[in-house]
Amino acid sequence: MRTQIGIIGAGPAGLLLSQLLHLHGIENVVLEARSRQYVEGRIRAGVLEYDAVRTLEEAGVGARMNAEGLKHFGVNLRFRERTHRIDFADLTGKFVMVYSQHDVVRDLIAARLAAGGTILFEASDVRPCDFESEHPSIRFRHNGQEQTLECDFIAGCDGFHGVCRESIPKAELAIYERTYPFGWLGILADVPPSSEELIYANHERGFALLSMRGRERSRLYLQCAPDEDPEAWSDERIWEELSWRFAVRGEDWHLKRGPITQKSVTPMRSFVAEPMQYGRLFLLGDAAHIVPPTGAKGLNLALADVRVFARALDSYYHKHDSTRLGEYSNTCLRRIWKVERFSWWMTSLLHRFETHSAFERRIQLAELDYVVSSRAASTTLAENYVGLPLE
Ligand code: RFL
Ligand code: PHB
Repeated sequence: MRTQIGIIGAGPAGLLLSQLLHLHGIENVVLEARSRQYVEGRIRAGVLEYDAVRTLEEAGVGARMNAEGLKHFGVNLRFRERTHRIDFADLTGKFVMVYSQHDVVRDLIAARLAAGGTILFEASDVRPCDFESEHPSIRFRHNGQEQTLECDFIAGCDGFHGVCRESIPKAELAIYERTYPFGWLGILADVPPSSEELIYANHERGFALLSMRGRERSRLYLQCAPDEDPEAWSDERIWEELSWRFAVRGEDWHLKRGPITQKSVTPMRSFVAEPMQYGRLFLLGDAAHIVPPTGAKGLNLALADVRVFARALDSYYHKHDSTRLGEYSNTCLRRIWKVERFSWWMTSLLHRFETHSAFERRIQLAELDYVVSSRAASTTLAENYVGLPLE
């Protein structure tokens, strides 16, 4: 088998890349370890930046997102039992779109298959090979047969636990990493969201976040130990804890409860591997970087890498210019580090740190107070949250 771009991973990065390349007339094949059903059912991110919405529209997969997604023109910060709204429309003129990652994935798979694209699900033992040479290939097993996909370039879109980053010699990559002393217990519940817009709560008992999946389902998170066993949390205990952390004074507000249909714990980490290219192997999305979810940035960052890479390949194939390809890693890393900084800052601002002294706790609350009372500080949060401009 031969193609121009061999893409490993059918997450949002691999699928959007496949779609954009298709629109540029560049052939590609996607190899995915899991089944289509698994990939389409994986509940993860929920917030799309302003320009990510445009990117998906330009990729021809905006119809369902625009019909079913919820435009949010602000978010709420809750601390000391008061709610403060950050008004994106006023501060930036932009919005974010609340639309599930698995719906983005579904829309992209449908578009690729309708256009005759090749996605091989349940490909096992996938190995990027010979990417130091002019003739890279990907070896894998599919339907019980050993196969080789020859290509011009390999796109490593296989997430944090994939094979691509691990295939690059250790001495060639610099790793920058931070793990946080907590995780998030995330739930999905069959109950309409208790707030029209997201609520990020800083509370003595720990952080909590109220989000949603459409108008009928709530997505909620609470700060927990990084190795917390979700089974130790009964539904009753989860709702009790969330009620404590979202407690508010002087407002007619309460947390609506309903049946919990999913529960899981996510560890929190910041991670960057540099550079994002080795020979003819390029890393995109979570394969190269991770942010803690507090800024809602992981998916958006993956989509931004894809834009840069697709544009570079367009120049390479259609203008015979490899400059953009050579600059791919540096171009992406400039944005990535700003987003790493924002995600780290939101995490530091909103969580409870066991190691904090009473002094540091006061400083954290003072910073929150500053963020919501200074137009300059609110704008800083807002412009990062809706997404920094694309290059
Ligand atoms: P993905 O989505 O992990 O996709 C990688 C794909 O590669 C496949 N794969 C392989 N295929 C073939 N061979 C192999 N050896 C393979 N190894 C792996 C995998 O099966 C998978 O299909 O990476 P990608 O495409 O880079 O996308 C990144 C995003 O998924 C991720 O950054 C976000 O989900 C992060 N994130 C959030 N991001 C946001 O922008 N906004 C949010 O609100 C947000 N909330 C979240 C999040 C992530 C979370 N979790 C569970 C990690 C909330 C949570 C709880
Ligand atoms: C989500 O809806 O899953 C979500 C929203 C905002 C975040 C993280 C996750 O910061």
